[in-house]
Amino acid sequence: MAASSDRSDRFLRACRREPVDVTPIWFMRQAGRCLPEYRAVRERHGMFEIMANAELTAEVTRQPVDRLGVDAAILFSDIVLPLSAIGVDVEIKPGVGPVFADPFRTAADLERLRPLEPDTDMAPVLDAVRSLSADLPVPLIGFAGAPFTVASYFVEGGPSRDYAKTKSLMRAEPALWSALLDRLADLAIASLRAQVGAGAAAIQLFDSWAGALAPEDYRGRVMPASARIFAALTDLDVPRIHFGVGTGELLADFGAAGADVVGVDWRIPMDEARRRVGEGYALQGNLDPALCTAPWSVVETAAQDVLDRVGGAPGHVFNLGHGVLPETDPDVLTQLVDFVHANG
Ligand code: 1CP
Repeated sequence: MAASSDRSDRFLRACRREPVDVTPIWFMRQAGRCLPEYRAVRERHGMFEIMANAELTAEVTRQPVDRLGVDAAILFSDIVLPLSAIGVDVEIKPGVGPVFADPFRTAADLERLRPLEPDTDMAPVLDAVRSLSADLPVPLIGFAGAPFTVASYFVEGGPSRDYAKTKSLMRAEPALWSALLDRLADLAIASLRAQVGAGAAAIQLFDSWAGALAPEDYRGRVMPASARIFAALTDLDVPRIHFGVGTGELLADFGAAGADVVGVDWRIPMDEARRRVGEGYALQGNLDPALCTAPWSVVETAAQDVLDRVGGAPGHVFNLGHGVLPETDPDVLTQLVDFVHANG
């Protein structure tokens, strides 16, 4: 492995499948969740209050970089922020997630989705991106929710188990469904382009719940809107990561949608993920986040298994298969970062 990379660029190099000194690692939901210094901020400020304040956003984004030694930062924000920024009434309820006062139901609701003007609608977020990308020792990842996952909250009104209303709208009113996904794709494109313009060095599209879809529905009714987002970012020349949970049957599509890096959850081992995704993409993943609550020997064995299945092939960004669980001991995450750097 080339020794020419270091903490400042090993994440970007791995995304581009270039040689790295050691395997880079970061954690989904590393900002927030398990860190006591995050909880201290949250005791004093609400989620949208943090997102409306560039200093607080920057502080919370930086916390895991300083404490855990990860190789990338992810902007502290939420996938519903662009909707909130254009005036859609959404709250983030503690212990629940995003909740919409008036869920999306009919064609008249499309009128509520005006175009996003990032410079005015998300000025504090972009100020935070500018200051973070100037100051951080590691690259900053910008992100957006993919149209399906954002639509699932907007149509259901909040988190859901079965996505009944969403899937029903998708099949019963295909024209309205594709109009909704198109508007949500436009919001994601505007937000992501602005984040990169302000200094984000990579982007991740979270289609967290796409794994709930039958592959045929994903390909025909969802993937085109996500693919349009990736295509609209090509000229920016930043790595594009595409992540979802339970997407074992969709992994090849997640690459083909236009990503450079495919996120893998813990249900598919990395060697099998490589077979499914094919060559030409980097992979990100895939330690089961639940195992990070077990004694260190369990974490170590599982992390070594992830590394063994990748087998030192270029193009691996170590991560969990989904976000850090709130009950995780942050010291285990620090130990995991050190382990991956020493063994990966
Ligand atoms: O302080 C709190 O209230 C904690 C909960 C919390 C946090 C820390 C929410 C509510 N959002 C966030 C921040 C957040 N959300 C980040 C910050 C950066 C980081 O990763 O550290 C990111 C990337 C998100 C993105 C997000 N929000 C996703 C996609 C990522 C994923 O984990 O799949 C999703 C699905 C959401 C919706 C959401 N927001 C919050 C919750 C609890 C949820 C999930 C609710 C559900 O289960 O449906």
